[in-house]
Amino acid sequence: MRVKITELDALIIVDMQNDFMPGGALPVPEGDKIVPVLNRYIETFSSNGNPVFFTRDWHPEDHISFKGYGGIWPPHCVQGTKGAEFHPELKIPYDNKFIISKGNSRDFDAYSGFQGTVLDDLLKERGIKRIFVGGVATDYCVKNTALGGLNLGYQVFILEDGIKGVDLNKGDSEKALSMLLKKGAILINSKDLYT
Ligand code: VGL
Ligand code: ZN
Repeated sequence: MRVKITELDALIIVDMQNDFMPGGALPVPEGDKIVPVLNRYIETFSSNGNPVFFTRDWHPEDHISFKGYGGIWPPHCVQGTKGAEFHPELKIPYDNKFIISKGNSRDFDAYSGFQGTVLDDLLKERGIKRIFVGGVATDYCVKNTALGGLNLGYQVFILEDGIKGVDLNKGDSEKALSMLLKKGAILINSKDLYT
């Protein structure tokens, strides 16, 4: 299905941070492989005048999602550390881009970019009706951000060639995708997107 980008559209890039890349604290296998693909999406939206949102996991060092503090994850994306920085090759536009930090208070975790953030307000202020979601991890934060968007009434497109999953349990990513499609999300490939 060919989809034309209109002024109702925003791109949301989820958690493309060093700690989620190979060699990081909580690596998504091949998470770095989607950087060039995402850069092309970013360039397409940005040069067309569409806003681009970057979510980031942004935890205090004693965050409840960490092992030893009640959670299941090794410490990751600690505020201000190298691991919390975006992948160095990710092309963040100068204009019309927004960084959305989540999971930044000690006692709350957020898998969705909408949870405890102003993402919904920023989208609504700009008249955005359709969101295009890519990044990592398909089975955690991409899934929950897309689901958050669906629940808030956005038309949600998932970037088929711009996501990677963890698959702690085999098939988690596929399950997440089929659940999202059942709820109305649409898979889109960069070759089918035009301005
Ligand atoms: C994530 C695990 C813990 C994610 C964040 O961004 O998918 N996963 N925190
Ligand atoms: Zn986290």
